[in-house]
Amino acid sequence: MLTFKRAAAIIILLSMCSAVILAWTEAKMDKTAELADTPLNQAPVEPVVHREGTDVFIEMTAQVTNIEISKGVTYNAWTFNGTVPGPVLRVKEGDTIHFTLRNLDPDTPHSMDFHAVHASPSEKFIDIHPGEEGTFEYKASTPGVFMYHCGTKPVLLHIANGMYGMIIVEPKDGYPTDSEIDREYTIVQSEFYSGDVYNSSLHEEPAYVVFNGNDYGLKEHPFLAKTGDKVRLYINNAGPNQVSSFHIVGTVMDRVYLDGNPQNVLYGMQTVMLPASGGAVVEFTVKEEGDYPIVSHQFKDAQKGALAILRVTKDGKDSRKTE
Ligand SMILES: [Cu+2]
Repeated sequence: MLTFKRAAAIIILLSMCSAVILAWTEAKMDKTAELADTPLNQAPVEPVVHREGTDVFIEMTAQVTNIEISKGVTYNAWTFNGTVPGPVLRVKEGDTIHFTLRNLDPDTPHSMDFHAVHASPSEKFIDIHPGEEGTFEYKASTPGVFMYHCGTKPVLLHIANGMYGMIIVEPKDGYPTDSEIDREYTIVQSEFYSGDVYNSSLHEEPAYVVFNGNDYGLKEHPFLAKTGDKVRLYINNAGPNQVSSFHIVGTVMDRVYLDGNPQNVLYGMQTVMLPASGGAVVEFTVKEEGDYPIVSHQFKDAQKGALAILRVTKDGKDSRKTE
């Protein structure tokens, strides 16, 4: 028979169990809510590039990854391969590109628009849906420094969120100045917007204008050269909205190849204007030791982050600390 004492013990035990179950369920619900609130942050995936003769096979990902655009400022970016800008690609004039895009973003279609190729956009720059992949083929028949970007609608939002990068198509006979170049670097200028990114990129000024994805990297870790070096920069302005007035303080550009085409040569330039998507190869000589700021001469943009340092020393090594 169930005694009063035993019944009381069972009731106490049951109520303890239900309290435990309730606590466990609440904890689980809290965790689920927390996961739902945590933006997706996919680890960067290395691009795969390999060459067979003049066929270049490139595999890239579209993915959502946190990046630090300013010290302590994280942007939940839409990216190629988990970095902004995406990886710098290099092919040669005359190559055939076999390009595969894997879309790891579970929510949004993405695509790839290479400015370096002649291809039907409605066939070869098409949306790849979440979890899917697509492979496309095109010739790189024009040498230069080109932008690539996601072309999925609204393009403004996909570029503003970080989906762009640089592809260099090396001229088949090189640049006439190749043998003079001691060092080369790449710079991609771009913008970041705050709040509702679509509306702010549509109507407002950018919160940050940056070189190579953030406002601090190229100040803390300057490009290096030694006195007398001839330096070549491959530059591109990803926008999406600003023009770049590209300038190097303390030198004059010996040569500029607009859009990186060896036939588009200019001499003795102080500033190169890069329209949104535009590129160039710029070459200059550094004759004296010191820190040479590289800026967009639209100084409100330099103030917002579009500033790098080229540190010139006797031996080309970084012998000083950055402020
Ligand atoms: Cu996209």
